[in-house]
Amino acid sequence: MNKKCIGCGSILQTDNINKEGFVKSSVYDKSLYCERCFKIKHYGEYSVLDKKIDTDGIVRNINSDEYASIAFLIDPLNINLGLKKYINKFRGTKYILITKKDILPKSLKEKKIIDYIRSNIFDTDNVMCISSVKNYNIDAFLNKIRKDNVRRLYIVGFTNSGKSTFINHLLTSNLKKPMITTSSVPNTTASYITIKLDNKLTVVDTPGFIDKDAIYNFIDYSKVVKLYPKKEIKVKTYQIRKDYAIVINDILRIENIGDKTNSFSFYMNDKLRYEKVKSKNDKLKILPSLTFDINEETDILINGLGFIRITKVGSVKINVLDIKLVSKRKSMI
Ligand SMILES: Nc1nc2c(ncn2[C@@H]2O[C@H](COP(=O)(O)OP(=O)(O)OP(=O)(O)O)[C@@H](O)[C@H]2O)c(=O)[nH]1
Ligand SMILES: [Mg+2]
Repeated sequence: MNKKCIGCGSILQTDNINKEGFVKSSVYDKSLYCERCFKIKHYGEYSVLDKKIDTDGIVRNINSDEYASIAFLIDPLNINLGLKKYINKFRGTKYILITKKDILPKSLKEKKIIDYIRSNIFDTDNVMCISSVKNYNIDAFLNKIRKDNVRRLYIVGFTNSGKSTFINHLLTSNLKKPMITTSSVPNTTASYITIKLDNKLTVVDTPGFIDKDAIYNFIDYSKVVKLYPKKEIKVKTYQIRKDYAIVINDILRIENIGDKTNSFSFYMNDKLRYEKVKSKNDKLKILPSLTFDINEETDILINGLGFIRITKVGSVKINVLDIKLVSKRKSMI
């Protein structure tokens, strides 16, 4: 039987260094991990797997398993209407887990998130906020699926939503070794990783879906790892007068082009560089732009980065690396 990397699920091979699962032939026999996983684990080196993830193939596989239940993991800074289509592809019982609760500011209440998901994305009682890092709500979730007699739980969702970290946490709580490779660049898990947690429950890690309109497609991977918040976000709120703008790193410029002062609150990494500039300052004006009329409390989402809450009626102009990154929703808060 082919030997698999226990970190990413790839079949180990010694032929092609640029393909998934590569290990040097001299170490093949004793290797548990492929070279990429070994480097991520030991040196934090970020190399990105060059593999197209076949979303429909994953869905087909899982849907053909009559014992399949699904935990669909969602990054709390990336809750967008596009998720609906993906969740609905799966047949089995579905649990929706909003991950990384620990990075959310206290002002973003769990109930608001759950209500938003239920009203706009997928209506079920099985929605929970969790944190694998802070061990929040994980036992409650496990109790629920055991009560529901779940036998095989597939952990699915977009890349970086925290699937492998979640399974590692389950392993640790079951006194097993947390062996799956995790990282903040996309495409970390390459194939299925099946883990029998105990006699009753098997969990399966899966490769994350890739969103072609997310920021990691428009920015160098060495920079991607610095964009995402690691700790609880301290929301930055600015009162922005007409003809003023906020510029964030070399990614985003948002300008108040309405008549009145407006309030912009940034639910994204507060360690990025935020700069207030006047309209005539040309910073990032070279980037593609779009404008939004704001008629009610609105969140402007920057896919993969977070969102900006705008509280007053008015208009804003956004310059951004690519306009496909931007969408809006009625404010979640
Ligand atoms: N703060 C915080 N970070 C988390 C949590 N769970 C995961 N992360 C981080 O999110 C990033 C992605 O985690 P992974 O577990 O590799 O995500 P994944 O969904 O398995 O990604 P793919 O394998 O690419 O599909 C890593 O940097 C993790 O450390 C959490 O509960 N809190
Ligand atoms: Mg993973």
